[in-house]
Order: sequence, then C-alpha cells, then structure tokens
Amino acid sequence: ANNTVKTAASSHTQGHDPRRGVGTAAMNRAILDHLHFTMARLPALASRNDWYMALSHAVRDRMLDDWLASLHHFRNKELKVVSYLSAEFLLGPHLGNNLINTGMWDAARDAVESLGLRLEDLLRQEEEPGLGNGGLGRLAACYLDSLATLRIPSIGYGIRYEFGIFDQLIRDGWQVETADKWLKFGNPWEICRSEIAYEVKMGGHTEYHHDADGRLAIVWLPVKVIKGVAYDTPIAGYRSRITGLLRLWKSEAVESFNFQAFNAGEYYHAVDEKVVSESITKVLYPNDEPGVGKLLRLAQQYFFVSCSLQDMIRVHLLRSPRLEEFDQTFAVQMNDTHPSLAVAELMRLLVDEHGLGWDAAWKVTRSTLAYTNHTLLPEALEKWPLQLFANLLPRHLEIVYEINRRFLDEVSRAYPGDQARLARMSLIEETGGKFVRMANLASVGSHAINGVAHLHTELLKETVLADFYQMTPEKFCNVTNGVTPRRWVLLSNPGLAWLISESIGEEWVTAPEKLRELECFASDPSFLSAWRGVKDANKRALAAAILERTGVAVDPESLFDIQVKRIHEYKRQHLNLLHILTLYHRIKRDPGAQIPPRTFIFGGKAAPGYFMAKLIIKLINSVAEVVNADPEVAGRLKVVFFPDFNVTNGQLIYPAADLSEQISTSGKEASGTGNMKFSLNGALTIGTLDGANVEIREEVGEENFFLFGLNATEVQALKKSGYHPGRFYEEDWELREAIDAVRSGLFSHGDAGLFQPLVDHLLYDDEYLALADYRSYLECQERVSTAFRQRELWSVKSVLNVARMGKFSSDRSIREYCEKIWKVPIRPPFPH
Ligand code: CR1
Repeated sequence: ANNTVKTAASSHTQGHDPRRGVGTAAMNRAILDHLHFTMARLPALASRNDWYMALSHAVRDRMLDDWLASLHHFRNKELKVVSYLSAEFLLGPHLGNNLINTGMWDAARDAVESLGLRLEDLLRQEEEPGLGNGGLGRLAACYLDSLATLRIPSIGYGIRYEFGIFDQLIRDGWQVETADKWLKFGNPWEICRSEIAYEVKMGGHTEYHHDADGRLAIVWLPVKVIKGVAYDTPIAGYRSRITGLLRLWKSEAVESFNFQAFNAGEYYHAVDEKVVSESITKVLYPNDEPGVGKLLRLAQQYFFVSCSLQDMIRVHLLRSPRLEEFDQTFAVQMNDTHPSLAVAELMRLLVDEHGLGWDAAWKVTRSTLAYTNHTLLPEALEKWPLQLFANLLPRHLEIVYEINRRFLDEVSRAYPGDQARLARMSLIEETGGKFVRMANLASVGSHAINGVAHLHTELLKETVLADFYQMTPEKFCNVTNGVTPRRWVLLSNPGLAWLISESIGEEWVTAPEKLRELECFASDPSFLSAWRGVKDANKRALAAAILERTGVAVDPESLFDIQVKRIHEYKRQHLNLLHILTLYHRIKRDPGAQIPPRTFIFGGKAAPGYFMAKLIIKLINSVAEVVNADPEVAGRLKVVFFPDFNVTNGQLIYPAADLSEQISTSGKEASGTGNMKFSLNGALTIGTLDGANVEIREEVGEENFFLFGLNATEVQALKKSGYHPGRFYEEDWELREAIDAVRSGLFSHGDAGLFQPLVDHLLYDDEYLALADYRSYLECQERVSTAFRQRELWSVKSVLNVARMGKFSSDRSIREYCEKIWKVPIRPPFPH
C-alpha cells in the first residue's frame, strides 16, 4: 500500500514553481528551520507532533505567495467575490490535501524521509478540524476547494469553534461523546488577524431620536458588546495558483477586564465578562436539526453573520464609497437558514449605520443574498421563539417586523382575501406561541432560492416553500450537490487515481467528464483485474483498521456493504439491520443457503439528545456481538460499527466499499453526498429514488444501480391512505422473525425491554416506512448477492459507475452557482 501511495501521488506533482523552494532539499531545510525557530526543538528531542508542525509550517509558507496574490483580487473592482456564509465547515485534515493541491507531495515525502521519518505518520498526527455535523458542513468544504480550483475569488465565513463535533467512543455498545479538543496541540494552518476585529452588540433596547435636521435616528443600546476576531486559513485550489480564504470568527471580550469592577476589588467578577464573551464560539451544536430555543445558538449565528457582513462592507468601501453597489462586490450565499439573520443584519448595517434609505437598502440586500435549503424535514426548519429573539436582537426584531409588514402587503395585493396564505407566509408564526421563521426570512430576503438535488428542489416547490414558489417562481432553481474529486479520489484513493491517470491521463481531476473515457476499458480484462486489485488493497487497509479499532477480524474477500452517515431514523440504518437479521436467520435455518459472505460496516454519530438514534447504535453493536460470535455463520456474516466516523475515517472507508447503502425513505434525504463519494470510488449503490440517488442512477445507468422501495409519490400516498406498519409485520413472516428476535432479548442478554422503544416505534408508528420497504429491499439485496458472485461483471459495473460520475464533481456545482445565482463569470482554466 505504501508503494501505491508513492506512485499515485508522484503522477500529480508536476507544475510547481521551483522559485518557491519546493524541491526536496529546500523542504528539508525549511522543516528543520521551523523545528528550530517555530517549535524551538532539537531534532533528537522532537515529538511526532513537533515534526508535523514543522512540516505544516513549511508547507503553509509555500502557499503564501499564491495566497497574498489571491487576496489582492478582493480590491479589484472588476471581480465579484463569492462569500459563502456557513455555520459549519467540515474541512477534514489539511496537510495531505494541501500537498496534493499544491503539487508538493513528492518533495514533502522525500524531505521527510531524508529526516528519517515517514510522511504517512506525520499525516496521521493531524487532528482534523471537525467544525461541522455532516453533509451540510462537508459540502461547504468541498465548495471552498472548487471555488479556489476554479479561480473564483471567494471567502468562506464561519465560526472558529473551540470544540468541534464531539469524538464518538463506543462503550458497551453505546455511543459516548467526548470533547473534541482539536486545538490542543496548536493549529499551524490558521493565522490570527488581531487587527481584523469587529464589535457585535447584543441585548438591550432601541431608542428613537430626532437629529438636528429633524431626521429620525434609531439607536440600539445593547447590554453587551462582544468582539469577533478573524482567524484565516488558506484553501489551496488544485494547481490553480489561487488560494481561497476561510475566515472564521472567534469571540472575545471587548476589554479583557471590566475595570470598574476591578477597581471595586471584584477581581473575579471582572473576569466573568471575558468568560461569557468567549463562550459564544466555544462549541459546535452537535445536532443535524435545530433544538428550539437555544439562546447561545442564536447568539452564535448572529455573531458570525454580523462580523462577516461588517467585514464585507469594509472590503467594499475599499473599492467604492457607494453601498448601493455592494451587490457588485459580493455575492453572498446563505448555507441553510443558520446565517439567515444576514437579511436583517445587512438591512441594519445599511440603514442604521450607513444611512441608506430603506428601499435602497432592501434592493441591495435582496440582490446580494441567496439561500440554499438543505432539508425538507419540517422539524428541521429553524424558528426562534419571539421573546428570545427580542431579548437578544431587539433592533433586528423591529427590522423583521418592517420587512414582514411590507412583504405581507405584497402578498395581500397578489392574493386578496387569502388569510390562510398570509398566515403561512408571514415571517412570524402565531399559532401556539410566537416564533420567527427563518426559512421565510431567508426566502423573502434573497433573490435566489435553491434546493440541492433535482427531486429535492421539486419537493421544496410543492411543499415547504410552495407559497413562495407560487408567488415568485423565478427565484427558484436547483443546484445538485457535488463533491471534490481532489480529496475524495486523488487523496483518499491514490491507487485508483493512479490507475485512472495511467489509462486516460490526469485531466479528469479538474475535468471529470473525461472519466467517460474509462468506459472503453470496461471490456479490458487486464484493466478489470488491476481495478479489482486496487479495491482489494483498499479493503485490506480498511480491514486492518477495523481490527485495530474494534478487535473484529473481517474477511477482505467478502462483500463490503457499507452505510456511513449520521444516524437518523429517516436514513434507516434499522432497515439495513432488518436485512442482516434476515440473512442471519436464513443461514441458520439453511446452512447450505447460497449467500456470498458479507461484511456489514456502519459508522456515524447520533445527536447526543436523540434517544432513538442512540438506541439504533446500541442495536447495531448488539447484533454484531451475537452474529460475530456465532460459529454457524462464521466466515459468512460479520457486522461492524466503526467508531468516530469523520472525514479522516471517511477517507479510509469510501474507497473500500463494494456496496453503498443509500436507503433513506424517498423524499426525505435532500441530496446526500456520501452516495457520490462511494460511487466515485467504484462502489455500486443500493438505494431508493431519493435525493441525488435519482440523478446518480440516471448517470450511471439503471442496470448499474440497485433500486428498491417506494418512490416519493407512493410514500405520500401510503401515508395519506393511512399506514399500518403492523400489517406488514403480520403478513411477512421473515420480517416478523427479525423483529421478534430483537424484542425477545436475543441481542440484549435476555433483556427484552432494552429495544422495546425501537420495536414499538416500528410496529405502531414507523414514520419512515421501514416495514413498508422491507420486502423490496430484501429482494434487491438478493440481486446484489447474485451480481457479486459474477466478479467480472461486478467490476464492469464498478468501472462504469466511476466513468459516469463526472457530473457529481463540486466543480460542476460551483459553475452552476456562478451562472444561475452569483452571476460570476467562469474564468478560463489555469494553464498547467
Ligand atoms: C441533507 O440532509 C445533504 C446535505 C448537503 C443535509 C443532505 O441530504 O446532502 O445537507 N441537510 O446539502 C442538513 O444538514 C440541516 O440540513
């Protein structure tokens, strides 16, 4: 495996500029210099982390020329800057990615080896910045990669959480959360810009005064002012000589000491202020859907939105004094509703602080902002209790009311007498408690609204945003998600990258439509055997990691059937379990059953307060314990829960999959992006017609995709007609057998009560129709098993999947955002 890494990376190292000192000797010198001057260590005493830090600093130094040149673009009046506002950026480790994208891999590896170390070991030293929960945050990170690669001036704005997404441990089969202290050994990739800092007001009340000219002046008198300090991280484009900017805000006290309190002798009280201020950016909320009424979360959202907009206005004023032209300088994308306070904050900054009239401010606000929706789950639509909102943001509430007053006037004019519609579209919900509806605020304040896959956008138009679609259909468009082939193939699957580049050249990395050229290799037996060789090596590497982390030995020859993603009922990890239980029973009943050996691998975190998701993790581990120890299925079935699924582990897992599980209830998964990562790495998909699965199947061909289950229309129809999961249980004896095994205590050392809540949920509610789709899923899995026995044919399908996945590069998504939403010209590719 070591050798593959070397060769694969080597083919992607041309094109660097020798002036920047990226030769091996220069790197060697630079590492030693940083060890000495930055880490203050002698080589003989240096820890692995010291070496990692020294190497990372040497690499960062070499990114600075491009970075400084790129930052210059922000001043160029001709270039519009894309500003991506996101509460989450799930970046994954920087070092390997930066080496790949800048073309310094070989030099770094050789330099490190000349110092008696191994690059692999130093790469493993990095604590990944887990500043996101799942797909939404990882999408933001893929988009930063593509923006830089496509040479589009861009800034990602977000929050520098001191603690990112928790680390997951498994104890006695249960998830246990531990704090993610990712900064404990220092972060060599960020640069603190102490002088780029803004004040953010919170709480208090507003007062109205008439100034000397008789004009109304609105003054917001806050109870608290917090300072946001910029921390900048360079984002290397792939060989583009452009380095994008990720600017994350850390909260601090405006004054570290409250001198009044200090003088009065209350030393501890004086420091309190600092503690409270710093708590704003302390920790990422680990939920993939919002919990209602968390004041600190609203404060986080406001804090980063305000810092970011103040920063953009500063940059704009360097170009032009006219804030009416702000939309010429920036295109601002709101990644879900988390940054949707931008609508009210930009209005406040323009009207209250910079003296624009309301109408001019509204025009520029709308034409600057755009909103991406990432979920249809009604419980995931953000809304803030009105009182809480009023207490933290009194001025913003006034602005929201004014936006709403004018907006509802428009609605009434368009739909006279339609009170129900007014109530639905209002920015304020008034049925049973008052709330501010953030999706409505985002929709009203944006010139463009997009969903993240074709089906999702259509459903958005029909359901959650139907009223907005009817009133302003021209605002709506779709941009199907994508993932970066740099991190997700080149870096994480060097063997496959090498084989592809050997066959069709390297252009696919930035022009993935070129992958189509692989189609003609799908009939070449020696190519197919090399293809299998790569997959087998990846499976062996994953098997070794599984053994190390879980103690379970798995057979790399078996079918690796993998489901990794957040644990959620709509994603239906429990449906996967029902299949496993059925296979288990079939083999026990009939030891001669023709079932090719399978290894079921799960991974994913559950929100700490989501009981049912945590119980599903416990059930996976409990089934694993029984199945893995049963001699009657030995060598035929294995079940593994891979702990702490994150970007680093994903890079090991996606390339090793034979089968990708994308089995959400149709209509519930907005897009999915793991589905793309698997398929791009040669896994075949078993999936429903949900999210981007629909488009993946269209691209790869229906004969290369295992489809099952109800579609979104059928799901809606079944629900409407009254769904009775108990009937499916009664009528399908194998389903009954599987569920009865769980409720019997077989997997809980006889404790029949342990999984009762899950069983009851399935039998009496089953919101996500697992029982309705069970039989179809099982039959589809049989087709998978049959197909897997014909290894040659399976490999052909695997090649065709990769060959036809070009559409799902995040470069294509970013180009679409540029054309449809941001109105930013696509620049010609950088000549390598
Ligand atoms: C969706 O659930 C999608 C990502 C990125 C998630 C997933 O299907 O791929 O967004 N949504 O678009 C989400 O996290 C808060 O909503």
